[in-house]
Amino acid sequence: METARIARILDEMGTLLEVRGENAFRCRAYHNAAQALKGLPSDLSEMIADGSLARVPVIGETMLAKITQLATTGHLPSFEELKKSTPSGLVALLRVPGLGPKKIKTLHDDLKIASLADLRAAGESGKIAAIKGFGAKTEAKILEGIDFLESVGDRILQSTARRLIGPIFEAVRAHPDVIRAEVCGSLRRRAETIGDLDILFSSADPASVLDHFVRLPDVAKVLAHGPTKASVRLGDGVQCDLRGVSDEQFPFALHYFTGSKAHNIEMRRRAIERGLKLSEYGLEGPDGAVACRTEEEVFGALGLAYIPPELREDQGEFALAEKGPLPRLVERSDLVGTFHCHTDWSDGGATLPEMVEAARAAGLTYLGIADHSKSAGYAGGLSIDRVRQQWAAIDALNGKLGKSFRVFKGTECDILADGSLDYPDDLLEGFDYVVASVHSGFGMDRESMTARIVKAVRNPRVTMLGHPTGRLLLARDGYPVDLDAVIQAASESGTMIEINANPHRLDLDSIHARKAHALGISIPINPDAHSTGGFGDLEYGVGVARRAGLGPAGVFNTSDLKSAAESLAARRSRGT
Ligand code: DGT
Ligand code: CA
Ligand code: CA
Ligand code: ZN
Repeated sequence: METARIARILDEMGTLLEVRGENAFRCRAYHNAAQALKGLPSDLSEMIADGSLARVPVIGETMLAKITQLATTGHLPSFEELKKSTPSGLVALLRVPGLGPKKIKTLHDDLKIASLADLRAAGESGKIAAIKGFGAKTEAKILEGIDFLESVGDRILQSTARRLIGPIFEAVRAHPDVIRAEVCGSLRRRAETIGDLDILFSSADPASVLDHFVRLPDVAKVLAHGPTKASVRLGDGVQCDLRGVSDEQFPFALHYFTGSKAHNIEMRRRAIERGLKLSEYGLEGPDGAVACRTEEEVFGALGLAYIPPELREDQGEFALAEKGPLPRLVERSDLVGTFHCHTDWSDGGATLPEMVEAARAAGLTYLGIADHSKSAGYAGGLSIDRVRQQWAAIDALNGKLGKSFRVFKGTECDILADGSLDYPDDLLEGFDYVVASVHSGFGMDRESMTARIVKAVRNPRVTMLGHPTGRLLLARDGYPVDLDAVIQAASESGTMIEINANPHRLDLDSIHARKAHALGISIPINPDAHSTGGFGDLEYGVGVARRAGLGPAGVFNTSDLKSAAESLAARRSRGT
């Protein structure tokens, strides 16, 4: 059995044990082992054979035996029994915001709740409030959580989609009969969340490629399988659509299956206006088919410049493309530094030097460290003394790094309930920059929350606002806030607003980033990295910026080290 599949089983085992109320230590052992398998330095069967798997710290003796059994036989009876005896709806309850394994076990033991439907019925009849330790407030929260889950449906994060599509897409592309292949749909448009995965390829013999595709190891279930298209369910339950066309049809199909639907409808309307008929297979004119080799040529045939996939939402892209080539959008390679990163001084997993190393490996020339401030006790917020110690550590490190790389001293400073900041002014003045973020008091009403954030944004010591809405995609709505008022205040006071690039956040979103940019606000793309791997998330922030129509000049961390340092210094003197 493949390593990825074994890791999935261990993860699922951990989750099943959680909802069964097993002790947390035992559950975590499975999740940790799964995590370790995903990052193995070499082949799993080799590592079992030469004994090196036994030396991976989180893999104990029992775990080693289970992994070995899965790798050699493809079965793990204890897992299969557990899965059979656990109601499948119980695991779904884990996704309800605010509902952890402990509460789920109580709900199951006391009220026999084993599905979302059971949970809703119990909540609506007031039975949850009556359980000891729950109460009316918890019951209301749970009901809200179910509403939220139903509103997001089965969508997944872009990061999950990318991970899932990787091996399948590579397998299709590597197939000897495939000429061109491309990821389509919402993932190509870099939408915030993804419904299903779409892959398009061209071939002289699409049917044989599809036969190959439905037999791939990642495919758990074939939903439909014809000569030109197939739909399958992957191991994780996510659907993937694959379509094959001739190479002549490819540019038209690529455009069609990239969408969005709204964009496609407008394209088709424009074709009709010109006496043409556009479909996923081609462009028909009065004198026969109009051949196009590329998407550029498809747009060109309708009198339009090329529109990048991120802009294809029928949100003004046609008016731009009528006028001529679109301005270049920002790319990952334009980013030369970044702000808002955490280290193990607060809740990050890596040391300061390790983060610097990773930032350099990611092609950056400066790194802003912004650990949590003192009130953020849950996240290891820094006392004033610790801040001063960290400054000394950064000075020492900068001394060693020389001119080619610089660490900026920053803080992710909590915005307190009254809109003031979590450190005194004299300390704030010692930082190179200040990210101000809300991490507490999410329950405020919209008016108070807006006043709170506007006050922070107007504070001359604040360089940039962090994750402005606090949302967690597919998990939690943001706090109520009048974001337009915040953006207006930021533009008046020259405060930046970040695009937080963490794929769970993407906050600002593209719609508000576009508004902020229009008002002249400088926008940094920040990974909010909590480990060395976090820099990879910059790519998701670039996606948001591109969807907002931002070019390199609109993004603050495309400025080179010297101008970034000058700009930060100028902003600091604004406050004195
Ligand atoms: P998703 O999967 O919900 O994240 O969003 P998409 O955009 O990937 O949607 P999907 O997978 O249903 O379809 C892929 C593309 O195919 C879609 O973006 C546009 C095109 N398409 C699908 N259905 C229609 C339709 O009824 N009319 C038009 N014009 N295009 C469609
Ligand atoms: Ca899709
Ligand atoms: Ca689809
Ligand atoms: Zn934060």
